[in-house]
Amino acid sequence: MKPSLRFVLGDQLTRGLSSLSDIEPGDVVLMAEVDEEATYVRHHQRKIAFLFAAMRHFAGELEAEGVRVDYIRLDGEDRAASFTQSLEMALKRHRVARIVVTEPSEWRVLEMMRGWEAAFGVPVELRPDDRFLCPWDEFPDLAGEGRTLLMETFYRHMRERTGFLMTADGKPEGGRWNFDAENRKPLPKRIAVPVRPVFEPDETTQDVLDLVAQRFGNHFGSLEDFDYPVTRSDAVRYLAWFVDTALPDFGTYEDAMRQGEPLLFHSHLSAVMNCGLLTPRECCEAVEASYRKAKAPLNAAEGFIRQIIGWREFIRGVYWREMPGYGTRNELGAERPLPDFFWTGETEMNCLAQAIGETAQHAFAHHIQRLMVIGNFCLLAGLSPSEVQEWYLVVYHDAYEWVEMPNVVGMILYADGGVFATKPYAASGNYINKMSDYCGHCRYDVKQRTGEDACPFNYLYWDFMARNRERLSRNHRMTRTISTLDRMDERKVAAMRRDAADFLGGLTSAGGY
Ligand code: FAD
Ligand code: DLZ
Ligand code: SF4
Repeated sequence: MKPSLRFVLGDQLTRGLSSLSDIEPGDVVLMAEVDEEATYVRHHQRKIAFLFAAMRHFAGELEAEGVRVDYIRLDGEDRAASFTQSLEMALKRHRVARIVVTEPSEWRVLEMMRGWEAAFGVPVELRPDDRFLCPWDEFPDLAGEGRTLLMETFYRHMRERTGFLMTADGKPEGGRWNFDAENRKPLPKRIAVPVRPVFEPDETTQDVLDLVAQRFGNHFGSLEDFDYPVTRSDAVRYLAWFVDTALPDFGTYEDAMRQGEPLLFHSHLSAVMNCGLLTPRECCEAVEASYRKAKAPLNAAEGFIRQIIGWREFIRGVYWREMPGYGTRNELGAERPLPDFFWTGETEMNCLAQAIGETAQHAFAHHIQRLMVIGNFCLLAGLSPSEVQEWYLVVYHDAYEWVEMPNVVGMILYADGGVFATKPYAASGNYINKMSDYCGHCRYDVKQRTGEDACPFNYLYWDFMARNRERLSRNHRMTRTISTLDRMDERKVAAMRRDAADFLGGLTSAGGY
């Protein structure tokens, strides 16, 4: 039988991937570093380096196993501009009976793949991506078909389906599905934050860092002190470190923020999971085992597992349910261009300067920074959903459209009109002050609502409510906020709206990085 060509994408670096499961001697695995993927948006330098390093190591491990790998390098003699071109090149080198691929994580690439059979005259076998725990076509049944999809409903089905944190008689461990109420504590002053293991770049990673510096050195962000795990074995070691060290406090301080601490007790597992070095199932298994051995409390284990089998799977389901077209939704008619400080970090708003500065340095910010600082600002300031989406896709090394888009369009901007968020996640400076120490280092006063020194989140919050009053007053979950607005002294509202207009009018936007 003629061999198969198995095309493995950069976010499919899993040995048990469906397209590799029945690999035979003589088959060829194709992997390609391509310009189009690195530049269709100008990804953060660290993100490209992370992914290329992980790809090269994965290819090396397959070769060490005796698998034939055709690896197209961006700095090689034979270069490919796109996935399609790399396939065309590979098909000239190898006579194959079929092309085997695992379904891609993005609509854009699925469209590309759908054209390959006709373009090359070779059968293309598209296999499901069973690293996800919920096949995307089963998602609507599990999430319900009501007007608003509910993560909590979906999550309970997923607990039952996977058996994670379930008792022998089919009940949720601890008698409750959700321990979120215990997971909203600000950080005590004296608590020590765990020190992360460092993964020094080896020769392969150093080559990639040099390549990225040379080819993409003008993209956003820094490559300095690159120390992320880029191999399967380092990722496994890193997961063990997280479970032993940070997990016990993960739940309690999940919503906290602290100046100069980009990670706190978060797992920092999203990037290794999204590119395939670890599977979501094995991460949940490690966390559950720690709980069963009484090393991690239930609020931590449940909180973590909910993020993975709940939020992560749910977000992916929303993406495939709503695509194509989801990215163009703009329910609130937000049109303001992205301010320049998103690229420079130069703003006097300390919380934003910290979160954006850490993003530039690490290609990472934790969830509450993404949601309640940066995301909240994007919502209140009425920034254009397409510009915000592009920014989030560029700057985080865990960002792929399937996960970035619903988080931006649905979770932070309410641009989909409530596919899964029951109301916009809007907050004033008070929330940021309660959950962080940022305000103590800020030139603005979080207690003031108007005037030169007032925290911009405060007047932007009320300006957002006033600007969208009509739309929001139809949402019963906004009734209290809208009636507070209606009861406010008109002069006070007018002053806040003037301050908001001055502030927003003073933002500069040169049009991207
Ligand atoms: P932890 O806090 O340790 O959480 C554990 C895991 O839960 C994460 O690794 C992640 O896999 C999963 N998870 C938690 N929340 C979500 C969520 N809302 N959606 C999907 N998975 C979730 N995550 C990405 O992986 N890629 C993105 O491009 C991305 N973009 C985001 C954009 C916005 C506007 C927001 C609000 C969130 C976004 N997230 C994204 C979700 C979340 O912020 C990151 O997964 C998390 O910060 C990664 O850090 P961690 O691994 O330390 O997470
Ligand atoms: C994000 C990314 C980048 C920057 N470069 C590549 C690449 O050169 N080759 C590759 O196979 N994948 C890359 N990726 C990840 C892809 O964009 C990702 O696999 C698809 O978006 C999935 O649909
Ligand atoms: Fe952010 Fe306002 Fe606090 Fe400054 S005062 S850090 S702008 S919330």
